[in-house]
Amino acid sequence: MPKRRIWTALAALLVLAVLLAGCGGGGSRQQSSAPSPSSSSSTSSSQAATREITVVLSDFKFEPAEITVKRGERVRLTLQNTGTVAHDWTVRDLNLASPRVQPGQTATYEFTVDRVGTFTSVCVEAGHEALGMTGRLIVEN
Ligand SMILES: [Cu+2]
Repeated sequence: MPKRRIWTALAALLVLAVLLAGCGGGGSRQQSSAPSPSSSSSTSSSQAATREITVVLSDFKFEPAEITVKRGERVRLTLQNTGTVAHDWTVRDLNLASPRVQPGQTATYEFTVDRVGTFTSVCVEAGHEALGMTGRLIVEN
């Protein structure tokens, strides 16, 4: 009779050990899966841009006003607004329009042009083009 009790106790211990092992395994699996998605997305974005150009937006001009890129290449424009009002960088003929950059802020805008030529860039904020906030985008072969 006492032998049976020992077997029941052993069986209970075995169930407990399996449950504890299962909990530990689940915890470590959750930890290892967390960092992988963020690291893969950051590497793909840095490989995408082939030419990086910084344009300073101020009241009311682009610096440099003229930028040159190659046809078909990925361009990453960094737009730094050092002015006192919001600005942007737009090329109407190519349907390029950067985000609106608030004073003191920096924004990035990526694009690719498939047409060779010289195009006019402007700031489309009301009145800025008339105040001379224009430039040129030159696309070479
Ligand atoms: Cu402007």
